[in-house]
Amino acid sequence: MSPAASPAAFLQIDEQLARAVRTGLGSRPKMLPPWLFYDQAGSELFEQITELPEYYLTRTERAILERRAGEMIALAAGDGRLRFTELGAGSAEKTRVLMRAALARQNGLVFEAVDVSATALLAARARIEREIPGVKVRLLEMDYTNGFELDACEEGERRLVLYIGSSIGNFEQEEAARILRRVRKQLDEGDGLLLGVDLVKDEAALLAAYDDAAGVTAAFNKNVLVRINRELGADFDLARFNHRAVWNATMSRMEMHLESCAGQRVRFAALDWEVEFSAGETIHTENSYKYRPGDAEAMLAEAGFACAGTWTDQRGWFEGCLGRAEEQGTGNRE
Ligand code: AVI
Repeated sequence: MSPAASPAAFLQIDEQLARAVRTGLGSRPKMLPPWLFYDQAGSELFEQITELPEYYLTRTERAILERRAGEMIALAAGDGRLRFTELGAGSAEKTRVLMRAALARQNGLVFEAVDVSATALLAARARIEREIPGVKVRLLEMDYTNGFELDACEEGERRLVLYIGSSIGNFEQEEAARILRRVRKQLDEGDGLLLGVDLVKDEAALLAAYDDAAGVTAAFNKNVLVRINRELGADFDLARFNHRAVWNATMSRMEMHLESCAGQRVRFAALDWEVEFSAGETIHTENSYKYRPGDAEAMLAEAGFACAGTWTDQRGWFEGCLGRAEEQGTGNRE
């Protein structure tokens, strides 16, 4: 078939996505990177997940912030003014609690929202500026996992980086450490990093959170296949893959997989490629690491932060840890 006649010719291929799919589905076991979840439909499904009764993470972290925001902000600010920078800001829903606490101490607040999704950023800015007078939102549309540079703060201002929602848990240990070191490089001594991490808890609660009764998490997981069908002209039949959530105690992580119900072959027109699946074979789509008390402090220390405070909820299900940037050595770590 000539390129002009090929269905693939009508697709504007995202090379990064094509590479990720080829590498991930060409490997054993098969896997796909979790950033593929977050197209517009996936970002909307994730927002729905955060409101599910089983998905305790968002609700628990918000409750910690509501009770302890004043203390967190006072510790982070010292006798200065704060500027917020949120990594993976999304809708920045929980961040408003911290904004209000900061505005109780200072006039005006600059909020730098970092996210890959321009749609999410624009919606967050419109809502925040409408609802919280005094906040000036700056949008930084970028993938912070590839490194980033921030403008210097103004005289008398301290930066507080917010890395909440246990987003760090979606990265392998080495990658997580690299992200935190990159954040530290952008900060001055005395600036802060508030890290939110999900803690290990009973298996039933974890499994329910990643396999909810309404099937929203299943739709979120399968949306990866919808996206690949659309963007690479693939022919995944969604009815022939099942959502699986698994607690891997050895690795201390929740895993999401898509399990093939039968032996089948999937074609990727844009790649002129086919992949075989055997019955029961899975595509590993996400890890969500769960931590133990003390882990967040250790990760922060390794990246050059001293722990200034740790907060948890009554059940000990989620933890927020504030790191203060320490004087930087002369090492040349990334
Ligand atoms: C964004 N991230 C912290 C979520 C998590 O819990 O790992 C993504 C998610 N995956 C399934 N449900 C929510």
